[in-house]
Amino acid sequence: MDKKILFLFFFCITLHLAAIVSAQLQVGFYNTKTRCPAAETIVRDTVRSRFSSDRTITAALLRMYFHDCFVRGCDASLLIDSKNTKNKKSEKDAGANGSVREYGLIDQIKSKLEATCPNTVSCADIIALATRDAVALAGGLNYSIPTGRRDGLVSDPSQVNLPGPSITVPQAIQTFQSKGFNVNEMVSLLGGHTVGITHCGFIQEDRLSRDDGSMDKNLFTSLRKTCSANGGSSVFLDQNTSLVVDNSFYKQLKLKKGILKIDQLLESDRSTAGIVTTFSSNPNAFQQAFANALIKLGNTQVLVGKSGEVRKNCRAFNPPPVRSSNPFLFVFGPQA
Ligand code: HEM
Ligand SMILES: *[C@@H]1O[C@H](CO)[C@@H](O)[C@H](O)[C@H]1NC(C)=O
Ligand SMILES: *[C@@H]1O[C@H](CO)[C@@H](O)[C@H](O)[C@H]1NC(C)=O
Ligand SMILES: CC(=O)N[C@H]1CO[C@H](CO)[C@@H](O)[C@@H]1O
Repeated sequence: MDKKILFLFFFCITLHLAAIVSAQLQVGFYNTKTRCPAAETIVRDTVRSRFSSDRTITAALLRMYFHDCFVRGCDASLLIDSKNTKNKKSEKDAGANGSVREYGLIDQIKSKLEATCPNTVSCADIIALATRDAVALAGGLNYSIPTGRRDGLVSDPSQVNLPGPSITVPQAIQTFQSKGFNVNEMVSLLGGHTVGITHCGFIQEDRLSRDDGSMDKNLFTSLRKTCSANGGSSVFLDQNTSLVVDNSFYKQLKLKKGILKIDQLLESDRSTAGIVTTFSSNPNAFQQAFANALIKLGNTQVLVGKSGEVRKNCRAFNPPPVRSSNPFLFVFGPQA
């Protein structure tokens, strides 16, 4: 074959491969001079400083990460404030998102990043990195998380279709499968409930209205008391080590001290019980599986390359670029 043609052929393939590779997330994406070498340090320092006065941010960020990634992918669509959308509503306004918190921490990180490297680090990557750092600070693995996500251009409350606490295990399996997760990964991800709280409203009917034998008696009595005292009360999802990322959540399930209905069901359903047993007795197996599942969660339907945008303000889409005056428009006037 003609050498020139052969060369052209390989040149094209190489170009093509480069395009594919650049369109994927990579660990240390910002770590080049032209991007933002300080990005991960800025995120980590801000998270660390907040964590030192409020350890509950780990729970807040884990839940934010999940709710962002499970709706339109990890594109920070959850962060948009409703007044910035056409129909004046955004994902935040959907019922499932009512108690997602720590949007202010994301703003704080974003403003520091904008001061150091403007228009460079996406809000979607901030959520992923901040979650990683908060998990590590709370006792989880300090995993490497690929970056290069771009922020989405849509935030629509009608697209929020997150699972509720009363779903069954088969329904949960189906939900997670539709996002590409197997049963093992689902049980690992629900280990996120090793930190944080639930409001009583999510367990009142399922878990506290009658004693069906699925909850430890003492816990049942004590939760009924806490939850009847005040409608807005909340209780820890892991009653033993409530602020620590560890396998205690699964140990609690074995003792019938799970809080949400779906959590306790993981322990009794045939398809998940064995995984609960493994994680309850093997802390390292849980930590590794949890980290892997969180990394995978961060790959969900991401926007990369030139898709989407890098938002300047995580709560609002960027304003449309100012159009340079169009000479044709000037000469002929706008089309009717
Ligand atoms: C079937 C799937 C899931 C269901 C039905 C579910 C349901 C819930 C509910 C009802 C709450 C209480 C919210 C409140 O009262 O404020 C909650 C809290 C929480 N969820 Fe989930 N969740 C699921 C999966 C996940 C996953 C995959 C993660 C992360 C990996 C996660 C992390 C959290 C955390 C950390 C909290 C505590 C939030 C806080 O303290 O502010 N959840 N979840
Ligand atoms: C995670 O690793 C990074 C870099 O290796 C380190 O700077 C950071 O302190 C670690 N975080 C925690 C919470 O240990
Ligand atoms: C409760 O937490 C302690 C550490 O504070 C741990 O040693 C123990 O194994 C945990 N128990 C259960 C049942 O999770
Ligand atoms: C805090 C918050 O925004 N809560 C809203 C969640 O969404 C429901 C509707 O789906 C609203 O009624 C809540 O006010």
